[in-house]
Amino acid sequence: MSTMNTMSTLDIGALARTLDAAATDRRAIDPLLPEHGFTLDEAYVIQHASIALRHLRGERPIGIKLGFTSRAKMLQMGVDSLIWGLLTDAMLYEEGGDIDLADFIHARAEPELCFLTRRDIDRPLTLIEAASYLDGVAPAIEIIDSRYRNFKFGLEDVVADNCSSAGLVVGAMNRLDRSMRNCGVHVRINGRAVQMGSTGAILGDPLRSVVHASRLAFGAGMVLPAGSLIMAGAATAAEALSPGMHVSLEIAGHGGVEFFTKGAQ
Ligand code: OOG
Ligand code: MG
Repeated sequence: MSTMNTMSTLDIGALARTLDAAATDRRAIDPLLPEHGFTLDEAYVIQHASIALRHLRGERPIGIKLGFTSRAKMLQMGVDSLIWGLLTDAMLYEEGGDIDLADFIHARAEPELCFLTRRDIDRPLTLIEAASYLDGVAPAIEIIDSRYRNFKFGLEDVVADNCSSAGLVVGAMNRLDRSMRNCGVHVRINGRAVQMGSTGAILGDPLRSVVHASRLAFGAGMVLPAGSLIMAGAATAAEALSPGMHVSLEIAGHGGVEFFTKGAQ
């Protein structure tokens, strides 16, 4: 245990293991920043180290997600910078299936669009180029599950925690021949509309998330291989989940996606 963090080197590996253990044990922890004091760049190093632990256990990378691409999310969480995290195959849940909330600490669901890439993305793309790097777009629900108590964190802590990534449910992929810029978004729980918005809430145009993803991956020295998923970020605030829910998302012109929650939380 260090008492002189400013003078000692930051133990990236230990912080990555703490976050990984909180996720696998489904046990909330206190934010790490106050005690350990790290920069935003170091937070991304912790994030990558914690995902490396998942890869060591056999999980495969499947793409990346963006966070805080809408004002609704920034306001809900009190963080106002765009962030990104890494997705693995263990986070994929079957569309229309059951999700056991015992796998999470305090899961929330939020409406997104998910892109599927067609070519390797190995450099920053412009908005005009972005579409030609994609194979399709699907409505998707992200399940976030902060490892921090009460879902309370600042920018560095949420980045270290892989941006609360925990699950995703992706609907059928559509071709990119339809407008994405102002489509109605409806999240329903047990048939009742609980969140409504527009895809335009995501960076004014969700395709911009691909531009940001290309810049961020390039900046991190990472190539996003063809066949990767890019989660654009939520269009509305997230909804807390509890057992016995039917959660559905409808995005006008893009179709829908749904799942059922079970288990004790
Ligand atoms: C952080 C993740 C934000 C989004 O879509 O904006 C995010 C959180 O809200 O816990 O995934
Ligand atoms: Mg999200």
